[in-house]
Amino acid sequence: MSSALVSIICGSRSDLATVERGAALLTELAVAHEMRIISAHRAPALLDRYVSAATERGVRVFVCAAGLAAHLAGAVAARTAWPVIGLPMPGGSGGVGGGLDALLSTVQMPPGVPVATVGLGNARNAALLAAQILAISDPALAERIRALRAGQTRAVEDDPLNEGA
Ligand code: RP5
Repeated sequence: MSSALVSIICGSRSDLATVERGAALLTELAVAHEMRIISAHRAPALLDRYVSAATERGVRVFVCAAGLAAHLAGAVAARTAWPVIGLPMPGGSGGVGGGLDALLSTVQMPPGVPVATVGLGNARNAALLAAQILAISDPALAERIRALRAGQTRAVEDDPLNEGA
């Protein structure tokens, strides 16, 4: 695969199963991507090195999945001027409000350092948003996204319960 344009970072291996659904969508859309597991709290020096190296290599959008205190997306956004998409995770023992802790922690960034935050565990939306950002300067990718969206529309229209509607 060519050099990754999207980096998906998980705060823990326990986030992986959910996050892989986003990676699968990027594969479907033929968007070059890579995945890492780097906790902002347990491995801050590695995160620091990785964000610089990935940006150097050509990564242009970061998707960051984390639960609980969920500082990963913010920590990445502090280290790059490329878009960062936060994917708050609902899991984690000791979590509050079924993931409300992670959602608020991810979305409530201080002015000047934005994180585009998707819904709890919604890895497909995070991946799709990353692809849409790249599609601004990639007409072929924009066409693949339009086809995907058209497929979603057809699936609703063709639902047997909607016959005759
Ligand atoms: C966060 O805490 C991770 O992103 C994960 O969602 C949660 C629990 O992590 P583990 O204790 O399973 O490693 O840092």
